[in-house]
Amino acid sequence: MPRRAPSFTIGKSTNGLPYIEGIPNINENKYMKKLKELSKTNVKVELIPHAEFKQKLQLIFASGEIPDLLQTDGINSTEVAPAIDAGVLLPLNDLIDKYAPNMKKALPKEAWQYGTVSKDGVIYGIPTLEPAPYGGASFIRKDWLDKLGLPVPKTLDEFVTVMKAFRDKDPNGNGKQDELPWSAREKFRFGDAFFGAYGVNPEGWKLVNGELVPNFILPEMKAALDFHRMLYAEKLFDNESFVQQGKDWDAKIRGKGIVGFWSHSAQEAQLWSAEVKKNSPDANVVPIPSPVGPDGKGGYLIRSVVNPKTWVISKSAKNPEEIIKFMDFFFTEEGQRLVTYGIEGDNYTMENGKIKYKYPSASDATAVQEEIARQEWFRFTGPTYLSDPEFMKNKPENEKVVQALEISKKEGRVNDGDGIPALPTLKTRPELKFDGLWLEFAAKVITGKESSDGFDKFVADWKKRGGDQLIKEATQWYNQSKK
Ligand SMILES: [Ca+2]
Repeated sequence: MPRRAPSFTIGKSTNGLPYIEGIPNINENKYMKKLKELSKTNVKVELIPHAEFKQKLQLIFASGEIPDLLQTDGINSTEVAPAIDAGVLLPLNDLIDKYAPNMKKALPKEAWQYGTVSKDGVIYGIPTLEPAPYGGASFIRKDWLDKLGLPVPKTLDEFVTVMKAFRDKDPNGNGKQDELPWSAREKFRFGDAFFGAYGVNPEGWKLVNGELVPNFILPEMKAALDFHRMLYAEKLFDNESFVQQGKDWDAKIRGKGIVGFWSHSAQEAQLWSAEVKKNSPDANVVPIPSPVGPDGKGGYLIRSVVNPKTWVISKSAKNPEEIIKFMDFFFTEEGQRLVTYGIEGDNYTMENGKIKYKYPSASDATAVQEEIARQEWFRFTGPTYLSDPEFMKNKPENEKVVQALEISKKEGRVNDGDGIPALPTLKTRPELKFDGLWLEFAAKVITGKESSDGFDKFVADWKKRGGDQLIKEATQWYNQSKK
């Protein structure tokens, strides 16, 4: 006799996705039904509104009525950490060994060592994966380069030459000297291209002589600050960068079309290109390798492969092995096909053994939202569509994304502090973070109010004000989790 499909409950955020939030009953949705059919389960999802996710999790743990499978922001988050200590969540090491062969094969060893996933060697969480660990990209107005007869710059000197030409030679052709050669956002958000050239992206960490230290106190930072100071003085660096928010920055790049070089997410390469073109029809925005510094390297911080969203299983779940098998389904070919391509006959057909997928038209917002929801929300875990070369290759108007991802895969700076938890000292001394004392000092140097000669004094002062203790805590974490 065929046994009944195993049944269990799932608590999952809506992720704020319009398609998911617009479904009257998620358990009757066509993709949900297909997921149940193919995974041979009878799961029941309870949606948690994205906006109240953390509060709802606190209520769930307080009530003791924990869904069998629950999405969280990591086992070390404030909502979940007490539940680990209270012993209400299930250790997963043995279950994963036995019932998740595909997941085990696909996930790198370090994915299981993240503070969001395991504690003292005991795995409590099933991680989800970042769409692209190599996410940052550099963009340039290639039409400006072409107009000025300049090659794509690589070194810092070449960037300076190009940016000076952008400043002086009216590449947007409006007769005004209104071009901003390079623009960034407050706190150097999407603005660490030149720090990357010096290997000191401000938010990163580096292991030096057995100690984990923030990049911003490394000796290379002094030269990086001098370089930025020169860019600022020469007006090659948008002088409003220290104060501008995303929307002001956006308006300069897309709306006015006056920015020559900037950084953003590789996944949005096509979007940037299309948006700039709207107001500047001749624009050609292309992803390029990031500026390389004295060591011949550059780029943005290589991000963690693990996303903070982590699944936990309640100790009172009746069939944990079935839950693990369900999660393993997302690592199978069948599971991947469902979330990337959808339902056969509906979203795709098979022709000569190959998937023929109906890519939604970019102008059909409803269809695009549905595709996003399927590829992001219905993918409980597992490799993302960005790692499916067939999907990416055939996606219309996607060549710039593919290019940007290819470029950023080959560059970038290792962050030895990848996955670092919130350290105790930062709770009482938040000014020790990059956007506190360092940013204050950096802004003074770059805007010419202070000399970079004060760098050593800044480092000594930062250490004295709690930085030494922070390094101690960071090093301790590194030794426990990364060795
Ligand atoms: Ca101009």
